[in-house]
Amino acid sequence: MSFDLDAYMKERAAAVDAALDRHLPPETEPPETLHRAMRYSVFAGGKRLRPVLVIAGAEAVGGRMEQVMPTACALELIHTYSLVHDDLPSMDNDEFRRGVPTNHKVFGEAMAILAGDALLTLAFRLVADSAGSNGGDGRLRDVLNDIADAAGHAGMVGGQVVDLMSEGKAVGPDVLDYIHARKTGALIRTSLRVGARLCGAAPAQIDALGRAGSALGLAFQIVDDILDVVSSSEELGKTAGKDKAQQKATYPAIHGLEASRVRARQLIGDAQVALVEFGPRAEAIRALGRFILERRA
Ligand code: GRG
Repeated sequence: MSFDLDAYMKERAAAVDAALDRHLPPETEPPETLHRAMRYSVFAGGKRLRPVLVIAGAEAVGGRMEQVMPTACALELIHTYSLVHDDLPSMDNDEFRRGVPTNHKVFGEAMAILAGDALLTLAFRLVADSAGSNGGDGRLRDVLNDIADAAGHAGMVGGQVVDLMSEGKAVGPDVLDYIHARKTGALIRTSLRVGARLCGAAPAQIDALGRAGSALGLAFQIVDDILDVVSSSEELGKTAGKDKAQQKATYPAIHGLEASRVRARQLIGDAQVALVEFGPRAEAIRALGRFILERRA
């Protein structure tokens, strides 16, 4: 019987949503507007890909969802903060995200910035919460380093900076891969690694998941570039065709649509190779790779 990814994702996303609800500050507690702004974007309806990858990484080494749930939530909070900030007028200047008006359109720019800041900060608080159940300070230090590297100047923020600086310029394939690997790939790669790390994975296993995660992360962004060209705003829940309008460096712009599709397929193949040693325990990650390739939103 083939792996039921739909059921797998639904079940884990529902558990993640319940945990996020517990961890986020209540809207009834002051400052209410900040808490409403934080919850608004988190519960606007994302796919929960990153937390599901944290869980799938844990399961690939014999761990359980409960052991990594606070860290899974942390990755979703960091991802959501990045979307809120990316949508700001000073960045991508977007009006729709996850099918609803962007955070700053509802709460104003200052509140959107602060809600993003608060989500990022809460994320690290949640990772620290994972300490008790997961084998000591050394492991936690490695997880914190991994997440900070992926989210900060050497990862997502760095990639976003080079992306912004490249708008309207002729960008070569190496710079494009640099941007994609950091802006989007780093958080996806780290999601897969930290769940396994918290569950006591051996260094070779973490390396293998890192290779798989890098391939999945780049494939994810290539597919995102393709969808921006071929899908409608209704399908995407955000404005389609923006990359071209903003003269962004993308895979279809540099390599063409067909070569982009071929590259995404190759990368998913690379990820499958990196996962061989995990046997049936990595079935969910394999299925998530196929999902990344076939997704329509
Ligand atoms: C502001 C520091 C900072 C970084 C922004 C994430 C990001 C970096 C920019 C977002 C721009 C963008 C659309 C990137 C494409 C890849 C991406 C992260 C898409 C959104 O992720 P999904 O499809 O979204 O997993 P959901 O809503 O399902 O969680």
